[in-house]
Amino acid sequence: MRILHTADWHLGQELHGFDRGAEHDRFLVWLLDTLDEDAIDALVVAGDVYDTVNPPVAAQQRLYRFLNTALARRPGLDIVIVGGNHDGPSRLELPAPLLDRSRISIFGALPRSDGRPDPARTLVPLTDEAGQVAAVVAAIAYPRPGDLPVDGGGAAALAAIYAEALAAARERFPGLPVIATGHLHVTGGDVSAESERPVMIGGEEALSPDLFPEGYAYVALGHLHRAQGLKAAMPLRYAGAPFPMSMAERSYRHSVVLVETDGCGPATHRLIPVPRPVAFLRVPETGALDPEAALAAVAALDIAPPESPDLRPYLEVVVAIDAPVPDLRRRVAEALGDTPVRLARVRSLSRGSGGSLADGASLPPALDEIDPADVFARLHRQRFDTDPPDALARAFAELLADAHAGPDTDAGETA
Ligand SMILES: [Mn+2]
Repeated sequence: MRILHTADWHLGQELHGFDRGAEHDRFLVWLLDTLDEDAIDALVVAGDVYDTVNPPVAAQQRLYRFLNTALARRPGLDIVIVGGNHDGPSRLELPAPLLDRSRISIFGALPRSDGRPDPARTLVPLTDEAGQVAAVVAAIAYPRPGDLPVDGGGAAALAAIYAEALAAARERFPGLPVIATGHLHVTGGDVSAESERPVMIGGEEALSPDLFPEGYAYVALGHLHRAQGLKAAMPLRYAGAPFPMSMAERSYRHSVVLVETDGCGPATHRLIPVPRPVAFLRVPETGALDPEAALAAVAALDIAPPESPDLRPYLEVVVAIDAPVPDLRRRVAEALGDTPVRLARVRSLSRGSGGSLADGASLPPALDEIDPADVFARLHRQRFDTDPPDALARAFAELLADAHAGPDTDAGETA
């Protein structure tokens, strides 16, 4: 049984105002070829299919076209998709009635019975080449507010959901390997603060990998954008995003995971690297340059034009300054001339008074670099001379996660 695990596509994402449709198209074409070449039996997408609860039409078309082509090209393929914190559950599930339920399962949120999450309903049987059920997925979506208690018992409640799903799978499909999906932040994971919105699950930001009970053959995670495995009772991996979601992820190596199960024990897996469709450039490679040196380096860039304008490399320019430099972005753009790149970001780092750059900064940071939790902590220190107590900081983080999640699309959606 060969299962391909991927996550965090973020269809519809823009990077500093640039549309990423061409990159998503490249990735999805590559993925279709990979499903074929590696004779994949099932595709598992572990959340954040879309970037926003109300994704642009083009992003939805992209997903539907992909699903249609994948099912036509691989008549034996099963597809399991779960919602992440960026997805609107109803929006993600919207096409489900039109799809062949024996081949595609979409869980925007945890299914509920009698008002509480019902783990037994998350089970999806997967068929092998011969059409025999050969593995089971517990398709556990990102737990929405209301799925779990918020009084600190959230982690235990989620652990109970995973345990109940495993028990139900063993009862219904005895002897078959069971794979779990999850969209959450597991302790010890390497985070990318610029592109991952913090999630709060039952009052906690990161949960221990111990919450997955022994007995799962593999845990297919989404949420963290760097591809990584974590120590747990079974193989447990974040597939990672298919390409950088922010300039800070330019050094990541992106991949999907080929998971092979054979019987009930832990699955084996290997990574399949995803080709990067668009280059990410930084001037300079590391650190920062004086304004004049940065402008000269930018003017000296020698870049061959790509086959289409929406595959032009992204460029970040990092400048070290002692005082505000007016018009820096315009001057960088001028220095670039018609070099075929997309100027994503010009960052000014203040040298400050000794210490590290931007330490004791005399300049306000750029809006997208301000961490709301940090502002909250500063305000608290200013008013009360102490850091906010843990409970208050947690409450603020929860509020922030709620604000980011936006309204669910279940009822009365207008935008
Ligand atoms: Mn994500």
